[in-house]
Amino acid sequence: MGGAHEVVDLGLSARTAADAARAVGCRVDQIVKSLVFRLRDSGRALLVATSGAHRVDEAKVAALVGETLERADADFVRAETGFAIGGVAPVGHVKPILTLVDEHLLAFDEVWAAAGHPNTVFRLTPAELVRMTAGRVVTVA
Ligand code: 5CA
Repeated sequence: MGGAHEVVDLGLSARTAADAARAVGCRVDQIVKSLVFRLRDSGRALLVATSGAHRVDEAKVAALVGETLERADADFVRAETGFAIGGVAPVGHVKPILTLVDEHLLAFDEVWAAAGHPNTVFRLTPAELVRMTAGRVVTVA
């Protein structure tokens, strides 16, 4: 990610969006939750970059991608992204991953995402998030 996106070590474990918002001092809506699902038919991974304020509506997202979603377990998340749950970044995965971006994140000038570890985050603009993930902006909640 180079110098443009500095990784901030929070000095504490922020495994949830609420923890991260408190540590950063931003709104919980501005936290990017990088949620991984498994597509039931193809077995492929799907990353939904979700506002910390939102719960993914799995039926809605399934309709968008044309496949039923399953919750990914920790091993699947690790295998598909290289990260452990609680620190999954929206970028920098071990292999390409189909990505959707919650349109609510585009309401903010800046958002914060995990940087690969529960203690770390980085700040970026929603436009950068969309570009860096090649994500499709959709209604997920
Ligand atoms: N570091 C924080 C803020 S950026 C973070 O990574 N938050 S998160 O929302 O992206 O990651 C936590 C999410 O992991 C939870 O919302 C939950 O959806 C998911 N999760 C937690 N435990 C499990 C589990 N056992 N199996 C699958 N998913 C889980």
